[in-house]
Amino acid sequence: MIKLFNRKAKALLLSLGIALTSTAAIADNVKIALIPGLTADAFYITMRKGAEAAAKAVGAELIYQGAAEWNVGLQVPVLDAIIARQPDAILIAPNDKDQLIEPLKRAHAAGIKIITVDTFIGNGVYQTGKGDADFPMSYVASENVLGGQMAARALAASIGEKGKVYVSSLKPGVSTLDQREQGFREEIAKYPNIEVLDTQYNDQDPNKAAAQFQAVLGRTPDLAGVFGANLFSAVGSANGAEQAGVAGKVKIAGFDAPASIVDDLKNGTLEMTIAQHPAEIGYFGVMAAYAVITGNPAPTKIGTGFTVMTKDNIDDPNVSKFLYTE
Ligand code: T6T
Repeated sequence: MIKLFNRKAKALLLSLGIALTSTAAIADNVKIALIPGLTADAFYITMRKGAEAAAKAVGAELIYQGAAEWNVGLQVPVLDAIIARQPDAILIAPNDKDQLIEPLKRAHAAGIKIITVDTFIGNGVYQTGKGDADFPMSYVASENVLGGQMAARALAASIGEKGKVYVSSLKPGVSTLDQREQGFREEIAKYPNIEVLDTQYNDQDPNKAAAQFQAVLGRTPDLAGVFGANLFSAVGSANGAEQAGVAGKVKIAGFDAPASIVDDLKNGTLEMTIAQHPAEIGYFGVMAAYAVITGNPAPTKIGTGFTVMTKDNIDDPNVSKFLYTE
């Protein structure tokens, strides 16, 4: 049945380059699923809110289901359960860029439109007619290489452009983290007096990130800085610095913005953090899904913004509004 389309939602779609070309483009009973990287993460909780707002605007049903850990072995059964519910589209943050290709092919073969949000499969370039991972319709995410470059510049400035640093990350094969590290390393290579030590992978466990901080500090007493490349890496490294009594001395540039980050910024444990805009990712992910479900074109790549947070700007409501919600 054809129905009137929310004017605000239509204007937003147009600003994104998504044009609903005919009245036949409006559909009832649209079912869209969102599978986060994991459930217990303020980043995805905030993404879900944006997705729900968009689903409400277009009158679609949003199903939200995920695993409690960042683990391919747990995400794939969630995906299979969602496929069995036959949604029109699945938005998913794949836990691994290679290992989710085959499972997602099953969804694609079942006629479900796939959009990846936050993380990608393959190389994240879709609808090219090339490769076996180009079937998703769109990729909606932050510009993660750029985020890594921004963190590198901030960390370099805070350590006087010299000294030893390392990257605290989730695990190899996660597109977002790999890209942030790539951007960080490319940019930091421009500072000849900065040495980058081995990356520490924490499996999305802040306690592990804290323990790794202390272990690296133990063998590198002149450690100057850390790039905590996502929420658990940043928070865990900050905790590690506090436990070791070097908060503010070893500089930490973080990524992501849970509410707890405010204290870390204000007391100097964290120099800065790069807040992503997960609500935008969820919102535009649903809008892109709605467009393709209704036979309309959507961009194959939608990039969302960042807000850099420091102790000097975190009380500004235009900045703090990008703190994630729980
Ligand atoms: O940094 C986000 C997300 O972008 C990344 O893909 C995985 O980690 C987070 O969810 C934060 O925990």
